[in-house]
Amino acid sequence: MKFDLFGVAIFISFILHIRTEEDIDPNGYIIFCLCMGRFGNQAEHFLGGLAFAKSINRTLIVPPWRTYKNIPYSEWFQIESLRAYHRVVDAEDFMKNLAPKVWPPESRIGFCWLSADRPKSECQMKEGNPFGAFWNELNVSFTDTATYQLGYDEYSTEQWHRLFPADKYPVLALKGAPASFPMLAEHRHLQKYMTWSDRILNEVRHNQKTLFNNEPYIGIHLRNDIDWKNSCKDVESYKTRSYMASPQCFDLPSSTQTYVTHKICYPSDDEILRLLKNVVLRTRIHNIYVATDKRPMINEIEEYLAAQRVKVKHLDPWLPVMDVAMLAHADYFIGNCVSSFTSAVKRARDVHDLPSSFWGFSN
Ligand code: GFB
Repeated sequence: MKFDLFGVAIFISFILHIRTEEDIDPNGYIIFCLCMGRFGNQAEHFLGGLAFAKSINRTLIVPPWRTYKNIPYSEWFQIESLRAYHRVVDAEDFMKNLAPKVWPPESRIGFCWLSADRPKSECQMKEGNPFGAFWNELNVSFTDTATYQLGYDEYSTEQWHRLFPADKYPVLALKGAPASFPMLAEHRHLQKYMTWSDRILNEVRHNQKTLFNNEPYIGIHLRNDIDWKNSCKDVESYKTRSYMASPQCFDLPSSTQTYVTHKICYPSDDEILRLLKNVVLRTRIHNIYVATDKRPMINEIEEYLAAQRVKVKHLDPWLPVMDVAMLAHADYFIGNCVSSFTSAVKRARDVHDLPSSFWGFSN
């Protein structure tokens, strides 16, 4: 029932959108570059930025994902479902249909957060990678810049309106996402408005059929490339509960652990095999989908779980987001507490109450 109502809300907002597509929002627009990190980092920033757009009541110009090039949001997710939460317009649509009217080239100001003692000249919207490429691919150049020291919380909303009224600044183009990383817990639920595009869903269905003949599968995320190993090396010395995406598990009411351990961040093969066997025995699911940035451990898993006759599959997809989607649709998921790649999967699963757990983390 909950699902049906949500579907109706999306449909209504879609119809409303068709009627008003060419209308200009008198409350103004906001766009920002998803210029930090890769998919998982960008997804956390995106949701924080979406919440901020709503809180200052400006239409969100939905930025493209940033890979080696800009990827329109709609290639991976549906724009329409965002409209059940807030007013949005796709960045390319905006540039083509609305920018000539509301944001002509001579009026394009870029906004940077800069502490008050820094000179405005340090606000370089297009300096460095991926900033330059992001704006260039949207055909945006800036004629001026402005700096701000405001926060993105609800207490700052009035100040945003006062300093940057929509009639004077119809488009706020921010250098970075107006959001924190790791994302705020209160924004995680916004994941429900990020529904997969048909293209991604079709590929998931195709993979589920060809890999597992549509039988249930356990998805596991093994974040084990060298960048991760280095990031986890000294984690115990920080004695923190908040390291990269770790609040996703340390915020759980059932969490009893005091800080992020090396085992949580970079679990050993033994820990991975132990927990995986435990889950296989508990769920009686014998198909395993491995997503990883480096080492899939296929032989190790098959050998360790030989008695359980597991079938282990690893796609190594060209698009990492395909692994996110495959894991999001698994019947059970085990991920890495510290990774935002895992956090994107975990949030997508939570929307549908699908079970998940984390390596090295007792919850
Ligand atoms: O997604 P992400 O921000 O998550 O960045 P973390 C990790 C990237 O590594 C992904 C690749 O976007 C992919 O490109 N990757 C990781 C994977 N796991 C997988 C996987 O299972 N399958 C595939 N296909 N690709 C942070 C980075 O990563 O780690 C930061 O965002 C920094 O920039 C930090 O590097 C150390 O939160 O895991």
